Amino acid sequence: MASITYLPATASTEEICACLDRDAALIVEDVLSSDQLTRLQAELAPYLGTTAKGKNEFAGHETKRVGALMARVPASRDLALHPVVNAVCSDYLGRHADGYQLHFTQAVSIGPGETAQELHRDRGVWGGHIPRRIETQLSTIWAASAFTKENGATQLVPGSHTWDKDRTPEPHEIVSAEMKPGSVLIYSGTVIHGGGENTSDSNRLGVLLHYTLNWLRQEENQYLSCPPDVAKDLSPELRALLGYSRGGPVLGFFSTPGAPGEGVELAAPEKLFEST
Ligand SMILES: O=C(O)CCC(=O)C(=O)O
Ligand SMILES: [Fe+2]
Repeated sequence: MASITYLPATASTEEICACLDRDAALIVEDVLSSDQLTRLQAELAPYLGTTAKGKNEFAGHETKRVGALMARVPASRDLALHPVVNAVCSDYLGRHADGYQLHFTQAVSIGPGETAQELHRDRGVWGGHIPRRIETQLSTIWAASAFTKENGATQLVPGSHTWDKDRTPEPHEIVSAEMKPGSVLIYSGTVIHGGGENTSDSNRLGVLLHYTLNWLRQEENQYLSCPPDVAKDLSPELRALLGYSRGGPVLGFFSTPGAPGEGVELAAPEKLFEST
């Protein structure tokens, strides 16, 4: 039977990266305090309460998805900036870029009666144009509720990042990423996974925060989900993570739209927030 590794919150970046290299997935346990968890659940509740269920098989007909988390859910900001995750991003994604950025933010509440999501590799969003030797993504799913096999814990195929594209997993190769609230599943863009079937009578709530190389297009357009007028009130670190920063020497510069003689040319994104 396949299995997933559980590491304590004190695990080193090297240990976590070694697990990622071997399995492309692992769980770090008990990372959030109960206060952080309570705030996260409370801030998500009004959005989940007013969001419609998905309308297709992939999004799930009994699943609710809420994005723009950095703008809407302040408690999720510390998760995005979590030092354990960011140290791993820096080393793991740093192999293929000189920086990384937030790629996707979404709370996923899988409701009772939901069927299993199709197993997939998240790197598919770039359409298969990027060679496998470049890992595109580091993803986290924070458990805002318990994750159990019964309530739809993420299904994962450890080690499938090295498989041929067309190999499909046998049932014994698939594990349920069961975890306690406050733990975090970390996995790569190349490992096969998907949301699980929910045969229980309660919701499974996860907060998905994904990171990508600073030279790739983000799946969730962070400049629209968290526009400058909102980003101006965030910390400089979080703004940089959203992409209001340069990737390498020039990627992401801006010039001011406006009348001749006004504004700036070839400015670093940080410049936009200087007077605020
Ligand atoms: O909710 C989950 O457990 C995983 C969802 C997922 O993989 C996706 O929507 O791409
Ligand atoms: Fe996925």
